[in-house]
Amino acid sequence: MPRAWRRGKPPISGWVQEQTEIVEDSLRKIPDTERLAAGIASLASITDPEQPYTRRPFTEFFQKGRQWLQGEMEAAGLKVRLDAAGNLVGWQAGRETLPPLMIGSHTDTVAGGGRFDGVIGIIGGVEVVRCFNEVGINLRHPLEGVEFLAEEPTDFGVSTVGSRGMVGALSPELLDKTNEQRPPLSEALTELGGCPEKVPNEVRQRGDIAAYLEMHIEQGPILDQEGIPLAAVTGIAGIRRFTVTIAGEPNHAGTTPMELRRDALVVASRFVIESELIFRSEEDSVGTVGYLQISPNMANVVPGLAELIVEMRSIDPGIIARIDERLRQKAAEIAEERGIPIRMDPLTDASPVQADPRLIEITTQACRQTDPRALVLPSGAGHDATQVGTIAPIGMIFVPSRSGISHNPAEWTDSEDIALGVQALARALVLADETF
Ligand code: HGY
Ligand code: MN
Ligand code: MN
Repeated sequence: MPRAWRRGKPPISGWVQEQTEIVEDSLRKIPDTERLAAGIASLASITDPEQPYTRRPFTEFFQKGRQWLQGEMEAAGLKVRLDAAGNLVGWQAGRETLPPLMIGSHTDTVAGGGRFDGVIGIIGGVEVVRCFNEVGINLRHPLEGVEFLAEEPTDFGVSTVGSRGMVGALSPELLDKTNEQRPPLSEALTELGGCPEKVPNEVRQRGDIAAYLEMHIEQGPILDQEGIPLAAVTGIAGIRRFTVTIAGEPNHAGTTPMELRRDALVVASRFVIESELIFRSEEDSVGTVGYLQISPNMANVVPGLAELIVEMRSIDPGIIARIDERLRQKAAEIAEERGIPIRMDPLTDASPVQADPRLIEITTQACRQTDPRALVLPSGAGHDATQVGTIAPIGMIFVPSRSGISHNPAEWTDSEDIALGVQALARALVLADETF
């Protein structure tokens, strides 16, 4: 994690101090830690058996996980539906007719992912609703609990599919994305029960969501290193991704002299190494080439085609723009030197998002009432909150990731820490209910 991302200012003013006192006794009883841990274990058991813990979106494992989650949402008192963008949306009325307070996250995983990324946000959110109903906390605002479709990069290259859809950022071009193994994203969405044609009709506008809160694992090392269980989040790094296509020429590996080869993999390798040098030379940012396909991918054929996905992330849009420019320049240099074209096509571009100042204050207060040592941090990982943040005030709460490991089956967060995150989320909702 780059230096300047580590800590924001902890902004606490007097006005949020007293609001939770009335319900403090009830809040202290939230959550039922055993029920919470059992829920997380149940969802973890619904996985691709070949590769725990994997629920890739649009697969049977993902759908089974959702069925289980729908049961939990209903048991918590939520009325559940699937929206046009494929989000599982639960609703509970409030005391007043107001736009809802929304809580959410995702249950899809990367291939070989962990048990907590996304999962604790939605299971924790459902636990809060259930506890509110059990202890008799009835908010002014309706509550909406959302399991967003496909937060992680899909096989179509698009991530945060459902949250994009909800805010009007799932363009026809994105819905048309395909790859060799799969029909377009729009078809996959239809099969799942969504309705691509109706996505524009259901787009939420500014004002439709009073405030959005998401609890998530940090996925980085800071809370674990500091031995502190909670953080309020100041903002979320932007992520820009490109597909990079390098078209060389397949040829016989035994007969083609070295100087006559047009080896796409060699050029791709140069691009990867040079990109890393650029990423390392920039502060407050990270970058990765995490996807590479070559063809024909045979031991005795000079690779003819390479396709990569490169991404760059920063909380500062200017840094993303600069890295983008430097990568393009470097790609042009390598292409020129090797006489093989390198094409960079924009794939997705999620701008950095700042948490709403009131929600930073609310989540900081909620976390500190739960544990006075709570930190205030930015997020290097992307979230559904990034998309929701384009139309609504957002805030997030982090709990620790052991050794900062995530997107890995070894991902771990202690149940006690998740329980603190849920309690902080409950407090934040009560504060937000008074504020928005
Ligand atoms: O890629 C991300 O940052 C997130 O984990 N989906
Ligand atoms: Mn993830
Ligand atoms: Mn996540």
